[in-house]
Amino acid sequence: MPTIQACLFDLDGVIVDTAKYHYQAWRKLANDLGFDLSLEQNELLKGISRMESLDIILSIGKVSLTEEQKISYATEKNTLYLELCQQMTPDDTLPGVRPFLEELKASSIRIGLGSASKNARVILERIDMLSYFETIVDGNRITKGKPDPEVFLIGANDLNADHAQCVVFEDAVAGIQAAKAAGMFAVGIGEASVLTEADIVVEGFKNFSLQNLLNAEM
Ligand code: B16
Ligand code: MG
Repeated sequence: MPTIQACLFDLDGVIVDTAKYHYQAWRKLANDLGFDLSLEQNELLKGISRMESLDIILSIGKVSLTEEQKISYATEKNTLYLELCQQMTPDDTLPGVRPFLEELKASSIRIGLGSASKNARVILERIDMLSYFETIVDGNRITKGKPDPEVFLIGANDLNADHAQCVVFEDAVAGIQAAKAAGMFAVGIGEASVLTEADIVVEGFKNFSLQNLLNAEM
């Protein structure tokens, strides 16, 4: 991969830590249905769409609901999630993200978002990051969730970038699989023991620069 044309970023767990709010809202739903949701179980929901997450939670609690009930619970969860997200400010942007995006901009590398979340725009607005993204591919635009590559393929297409010259930043196993299925370079944000299919894994953007990325690709 000689040059990088575009970088595609997942949102939750990469740009901002919304996982804690998703967890609080899903846990309340589980509690209302008479069971608890552990932090470990919450890990299974990262990068997974809202309705798929609900199905996983219901199978954990061995609860079955009608389609109508599911929609109503998912809507209730999302209302609480958005209420919790109102506490977020630009300071909640994960460390090092802003300087890294500034570096990409200065190097004319195009920037896109590839998230399963239907709330991506609202969240980016809250943390004052919307203007960095030339395209936003979110849960409202995709028909197939990660690990399907659709989200990143649409992003590359929007940015007119070759797949092989795109880099994806992801914190979820399903997201890394989506990036690799799209033929892109995958940077895992988190732990190497979890994100085993990533090309490289870093803790976060705090001590990570464009030069580090270029070195890793060679
Ligand atoms: P929403 P990402 C994902 O975002 C989250 O990781 C996942 O936990 C969540 O269920 C999903 O978005 C849907 O979110 O309910 O806001 O539409 O990591 O792909 O940016
Ligand atoms: Mg994520």
